Amino acid sequence: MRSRRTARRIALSATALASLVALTGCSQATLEQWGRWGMLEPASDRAPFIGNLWDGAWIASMVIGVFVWGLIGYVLFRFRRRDDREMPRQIRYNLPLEILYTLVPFLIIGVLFFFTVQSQNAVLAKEADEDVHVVDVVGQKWSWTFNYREADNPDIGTDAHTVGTIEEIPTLVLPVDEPVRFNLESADVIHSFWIPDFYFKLDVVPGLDNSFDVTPTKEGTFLGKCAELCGTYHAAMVFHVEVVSVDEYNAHVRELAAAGNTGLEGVPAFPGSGPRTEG
Ligand SMILES: [Cu+2]
Repeated sequence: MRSRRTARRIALSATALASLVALTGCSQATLEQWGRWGMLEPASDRAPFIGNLWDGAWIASMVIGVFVWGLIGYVLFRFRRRDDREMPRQIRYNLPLEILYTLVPFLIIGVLFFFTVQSQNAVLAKEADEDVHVVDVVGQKWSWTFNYREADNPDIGTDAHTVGTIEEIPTLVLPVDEPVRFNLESADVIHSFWIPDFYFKLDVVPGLDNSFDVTPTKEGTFLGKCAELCGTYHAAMVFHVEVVSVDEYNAHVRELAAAGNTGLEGVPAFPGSGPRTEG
């Protein structure tokens, strides 16, 4: 009698789990994303550092979580109320235990801090100046301007720019497998330059020369966003990112210049930014 009830319970749970997977439409891509703890498929050379940190933080949290849940479960059952006696034996001022309570959190924070600093150094590491394509990014309420500084590039030979507006979402075109340096500057308030698939985000602060290098590793179209609440139309501050072959990238910048978008637009004073026009 009892075993039949158990069997029915197991069958019911299995059906519920199967329906959950089926009804939520878990595709292969979704399942793979679960494997990355929700992260997108990485599309830059800096993504693995952040990805590993993310994985490690989840694993550490799960280990601590399972340990704590285990202790809670143990206490719940071991000391559940049987009569009016107070259980378990009450202790206080237990010095070794207090020291343990103090040291363990410090140890956990220390380990997380160590790996965070290591990952941060890796994602912010700079490539050699002569190897990078330079893109000056200007964040302005509420869109983005992208300046391709390719005047010294023999394959292109000119600077060119794209100015986004709130009506027209700009597209940032990048060459695959080539390092790109982003110089970030703001025309007004603090924005944040974020391409989720690159696992990279950096604040765009007025008067601060924030800069980072990244190599896109996957061709395709991605979405970029402003990740800092910057005002009324913050949500409209999106852009497209197209990662293409080097030839297509060169052609794109030449086309921009040919269409009249030569030079640099609204570029604040980065060293060697060239002529400056206020957008
Ligand atoms: Cu913004």
